[in-house]
Amino acid sequence: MDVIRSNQQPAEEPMLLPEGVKIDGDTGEVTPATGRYVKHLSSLRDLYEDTAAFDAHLAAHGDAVAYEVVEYRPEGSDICFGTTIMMPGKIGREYFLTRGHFHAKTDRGEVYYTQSGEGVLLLHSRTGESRSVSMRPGVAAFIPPDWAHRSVNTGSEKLVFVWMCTIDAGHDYGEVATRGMRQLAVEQNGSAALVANPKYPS
Ligand code: M6P
Ligand code: ZN
Repeated sequence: MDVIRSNQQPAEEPMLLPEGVKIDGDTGEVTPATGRYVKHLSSLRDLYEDTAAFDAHLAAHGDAVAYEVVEYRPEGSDICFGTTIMMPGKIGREYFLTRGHFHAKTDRGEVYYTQSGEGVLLLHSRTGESRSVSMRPGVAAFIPPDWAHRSVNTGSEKLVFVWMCTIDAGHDYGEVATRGMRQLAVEQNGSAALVANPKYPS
């Protein structure tokens, strides 16, 4: 006969507790944060169209931080958020950018809510459509599932935005790293413009 003992019940997950998280819209600091990382320019070389301009920029200005990501990712939660802080600058005609990615889980979207600075969010679908959303304070950009997305700082100050997504969305960098984005954000006659990426495979 089976003996049922109450101390053999599976342990319950600890209950998640509510918390107020302070986000500084100018610096992008998140308090408390659960993690952070920085991306230096040198790790982004292959993303820019003009590698000669890239090498000249690094030789002249050194390997500066291009952007930083600060996270609030509570263990056991289904959602997470954080900030991205992008420095201003250009490589040749192309403004500083993030790597860009699809989500590993193709049914997961994301929201970017710009706090300060100005930029543009470049997006493309797997079926050939391109879109962009202006990033300026007060604008929340809706990123639907299975759209590649890359942020570009087109201003002269830091671009700071809050991102929010499901914790299991994941990053799929492969296709954007290989093919690039369909559009580039470049300076043209003193202002930001979007142009077709001449290297994007047709
Ligand atoms: C946003 C979020 C992060 C992402 C970051 C940088 O903050 O989408 O998940 O990591 O941008 O973008 P990437 O990872 O493409 O360099
Ligand atoms: Zn994303």
